[in-house]
Amino acid sequence: MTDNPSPLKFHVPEPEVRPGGTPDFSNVPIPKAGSVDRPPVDVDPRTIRDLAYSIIRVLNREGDAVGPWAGTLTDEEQLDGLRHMMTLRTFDARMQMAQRQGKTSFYMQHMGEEAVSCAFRKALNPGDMNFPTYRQAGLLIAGGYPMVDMMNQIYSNEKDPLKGRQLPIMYSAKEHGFFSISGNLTTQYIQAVGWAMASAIKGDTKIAVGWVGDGATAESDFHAALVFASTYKAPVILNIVNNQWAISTFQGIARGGSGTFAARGLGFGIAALRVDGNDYLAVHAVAKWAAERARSNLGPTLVEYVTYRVGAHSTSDDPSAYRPKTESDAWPLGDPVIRLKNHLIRRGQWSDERHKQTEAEILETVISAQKEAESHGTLHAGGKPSTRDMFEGVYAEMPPHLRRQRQKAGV
Ligand SMILES: Cc1ncc(C[n+]2csc(CCOP(=O)(O)OP(=O)(O)O)c2C)c(N)n1
Ligand SMILES: [Mg+2]
Repeated sequence: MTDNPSPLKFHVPEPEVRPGGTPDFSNVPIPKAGSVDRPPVDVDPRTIRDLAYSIIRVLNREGDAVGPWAGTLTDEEQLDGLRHMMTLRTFDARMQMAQRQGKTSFYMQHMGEEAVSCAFRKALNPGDMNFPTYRQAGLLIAGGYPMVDMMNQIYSNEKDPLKGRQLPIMYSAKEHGFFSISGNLTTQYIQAVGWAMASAIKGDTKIAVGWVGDGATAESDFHAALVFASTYKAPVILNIVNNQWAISTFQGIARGGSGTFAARGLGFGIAALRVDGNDYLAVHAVAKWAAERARSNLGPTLVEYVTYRVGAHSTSDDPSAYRPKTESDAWPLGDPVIRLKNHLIRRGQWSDERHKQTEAEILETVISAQKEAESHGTLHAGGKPSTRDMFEGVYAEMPPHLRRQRQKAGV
């Protein structure tokens, strides 16, 4: 026993810089592109623990695709990928503006994170099911879901596929492998594991994918999902999008002492990888690897995408209150659109002129989808879902209290 015990303390992690300071990511080790091994998919997870602490990268500074994870996509597929990311960016810009114009109450952008959802989608098969958060609209764009339907949902208009029952951007498209988004963070993680187990129970071949942000890994559902995925070796991919911020809270709070988010998988014996989330080719290669494991009954894979949320958390947020304005410029992994663009130019498949021309074409397509959506109404103008719709399609059998409310409303 110590005679003079010192007073106890606990530790609150602090971000490196605050507004007004100079952004500094020198403490973020970035391995060279091509330097991380690609193990066989049937590897014993215990032998690849180092992959949870490194970063798998394919595109180098010069724009070449290098190393063992390169080569999963043809030029044609990469050009498609570039177009998807550019479309998502333009879609975001228009919808952000629509919110400022009062046409919808709320919007959330993907700026800087476009590669994660766009590239991941291309590793899936029809029938596979994502359990996304609000920051994976690229799954829909890259999967060919009509943009007009996304906008109808954002505007809660008469053509809103969800009939005004969900917050704007909380899409749901079963036939596109996009499970209804829940505003209650991380609930979708356990659902993904359960869906994967159900798929196996049915003897089906479809896999599930859970998505969570860095901040939301702090929810207990995250850990419960890992227990089930690990014990039952569920055919599931568990994605963590580490975009450095959870609204105003920096990633160090949720990460705590584990070193990386991927490393959370190690204690569960789950294969855990970290990947450059701003590298379309690396995201696709890792997604394919994880999907093959799930499809071959080799168990779950936990993947951390290292990226950066360039925009505000949502239209209700102002990041200048908690981080330096220039922080995104200092982010060492660059911009996913520019990196793939430069790679394709280097391969002689693309040019600055074609890029500009495509930007203009995409803008035109997005604007014309927007006009069509707006002809069906926006938040305060034009067509709306009927009040009756509010009561339908949620319960198989309407509970008595809702039946009473509906009678009262006379619909
Ligand atoms: C259970 C729960 N807690 C808190 C919130 C409020 N909330 C909405 S988004 C968010 C931040 C999430 O950050 P992160 O998981 O890193 O995802 P990101 O927004 O960065 O993509 C919080 C705290 C919520 N919606 N649900
Ligand atoms: Mg985050």
